[in-house]
Amino acid sequence: MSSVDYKSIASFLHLAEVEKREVVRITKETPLSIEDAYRVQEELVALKLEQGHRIVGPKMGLTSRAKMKQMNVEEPIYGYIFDYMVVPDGGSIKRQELIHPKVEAEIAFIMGKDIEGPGITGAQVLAATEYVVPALEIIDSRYENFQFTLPDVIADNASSSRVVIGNRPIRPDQLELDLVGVTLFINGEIKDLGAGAAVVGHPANSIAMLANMLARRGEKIKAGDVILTGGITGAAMLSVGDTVLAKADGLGEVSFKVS
Ligand code: 0L1
Ligand code: MG
Repeated sequence: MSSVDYKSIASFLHLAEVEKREVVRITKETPLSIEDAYRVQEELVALKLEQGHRIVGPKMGLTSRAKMKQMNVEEPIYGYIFDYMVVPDGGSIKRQELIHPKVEAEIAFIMGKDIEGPGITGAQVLAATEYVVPALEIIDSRYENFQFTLPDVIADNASSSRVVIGNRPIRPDQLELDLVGVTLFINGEIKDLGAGAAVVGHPANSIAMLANMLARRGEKIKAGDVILTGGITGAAMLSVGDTVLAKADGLGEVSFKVS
């Protein structure tokens, strides 16, 4: 049995987020297995719920081949987006509320039905999806220099920090989501671009993997969940004064400013 104190690590990471302070990564002093890391994440989620925050939905991270190779993993990771993280489309994020934020462009799914693994496929996910929208995720690792091992980032709720969700929902059968081109602009200049297929072949596959991963912990995806499927573009650093825009073919645009 592990002797890791999940609750105190979760409190440490929660305080770092609240105090907008980068901290030494956990595994520098305390070895964590992947299982330990998800146990810490569960405590962190419980802490946020106790404080009155509400879960908007799970998110998937490390879904691109490049990020998986960089972290030497074969499976993405997940975390949770909370209500206090949601910024309205066209709104602002406050740089001083964050540590060292980066932004990546994604496609978000709004679920119409529960999905419970194991054995879920992308086709089943699409059948259970009400709408898809473009999204901008702001990740803000609580660790020094945005550097971590896989268990560290899982424990840190997959670097979740802020999210801007597009406000023009589209039915998923209106598009071939793997072929949707997404361009990330900062201050009017193209920062990066990619296609939906960058997310484990198809963004619906990412949610199928999520359902199957959650099933190992006796959990499921719920109707009404808004789920970030993973970065289509790379993550770009943000500075005060930046205007950030993502355009997704057939899905429209989503934007925010950094104040
Ligand atoms: O949403 C993401 O893909 C981020 C997952 C965590 C890795 C990172 O912070 O870059
Ligand atoms: Mg992301």
